[in-house]
Amino acid sequence: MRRDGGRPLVMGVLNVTPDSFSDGGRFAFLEAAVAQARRMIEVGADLIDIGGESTRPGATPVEETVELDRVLPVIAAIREFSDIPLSIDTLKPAVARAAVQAGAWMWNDVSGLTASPDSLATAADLGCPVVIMHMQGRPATMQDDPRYDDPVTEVFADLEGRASAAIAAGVAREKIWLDPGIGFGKRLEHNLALMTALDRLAALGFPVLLGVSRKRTVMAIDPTAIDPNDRLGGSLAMALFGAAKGVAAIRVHDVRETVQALKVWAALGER
Ligand code: HH2
Repeated sequence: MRRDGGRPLVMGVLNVTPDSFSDGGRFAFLEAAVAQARRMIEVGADLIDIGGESTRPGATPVEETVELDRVLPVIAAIREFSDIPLSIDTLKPAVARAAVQAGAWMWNDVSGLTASPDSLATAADLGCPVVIMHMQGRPATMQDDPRYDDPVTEVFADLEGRASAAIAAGVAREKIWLDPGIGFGKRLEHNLALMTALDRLAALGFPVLLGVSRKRTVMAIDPTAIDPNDRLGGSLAMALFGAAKGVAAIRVHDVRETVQALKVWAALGER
């Protein structure tokens, strides 16, 4: 699951939500999303994660039809010029199904297939790779008061339980990826403990996806990084730390910088 020099894959983030592109009408929105995908492919993205519903802390859910309207044209447009693997970042089984039918390769579910009673059966039926991420609570309120006695034990046990449930529902074991869900219902100390234990998560035998790019965890360590655009240094530090711990892929906004950092890291590791 890892590539040249043993470095993790880089998954570029393509958020197709109204706040992610300046509004200039439907076509301009689609054009901007596709242009961003092209740039990410040019600078070395291995996969692209497309999301039509924000899952940031405090984000409110969107209707299924709205989400479909946002993501399907983008998938179709990218498929016209590139065969790069696409993942669909959604909580909704119907959106995952339509996206896979339109050409997406992977379902990235930040609820770990718990958001809908149909999630497990849909994942089994689609037969595509699926990311099971850990989240305590739901995006609207998850950062209000997250609590754990032992975050590493609890999060890993939850992920193993979700993986077992998926396998019992008919998802092939080799299609399952795990993600500790950095920032999803977690305080700084929880996130740091999980980062430190990533090698133990990887040792469970599933590819691990890590999403740390521009997250508030960086601001919790560097309080001057209020603007997400000012969190590149911290994001790269966490990406390299994750690489050293054996993660299979890293979900990032800054594709060029992350690919470069990982290439240099891998070259140094070969000496
Ligand atoms: N983080 C975000 C969204 N999706 N998926 C996985 N598997 N892992 C993550 O860590 C993850 C994710 C949130 O990141 P961001 O892109 O900043 O916000 P959003 O996509 O909700 O707008």
